[in-house]
Amino acid sequence: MKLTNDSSISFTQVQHYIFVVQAQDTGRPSLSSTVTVYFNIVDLNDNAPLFDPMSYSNEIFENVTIGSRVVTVSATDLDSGKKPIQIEIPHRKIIDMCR
Ligand SMILES: [Ca+2]
Repeated sequence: MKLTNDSSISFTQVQHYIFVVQAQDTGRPSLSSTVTVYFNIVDLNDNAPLFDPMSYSNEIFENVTIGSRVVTVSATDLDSGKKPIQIEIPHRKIIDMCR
């Protein structure tokens, strides 16, 4: 068994393959036997995290308390075992980024 040029395997589409292979002799009468082959596709880290939405907008009062959470952004990752990512940006970080 081998992959051909037009083959593609993607864990996000199919995680397991099962094939039944038969061998048959040319005797008379012909005899045969089968074996079952299982493939578990191993997921690679081939997808970048995606932000949804792609941009955020928020208003911040100029007297907001230092340390206040001003925005939370989140991203998802199609690769297995990757949980959604949430990032909180506190007020102090924005002040630091503006300097
Ligand atoms: Ca990934």
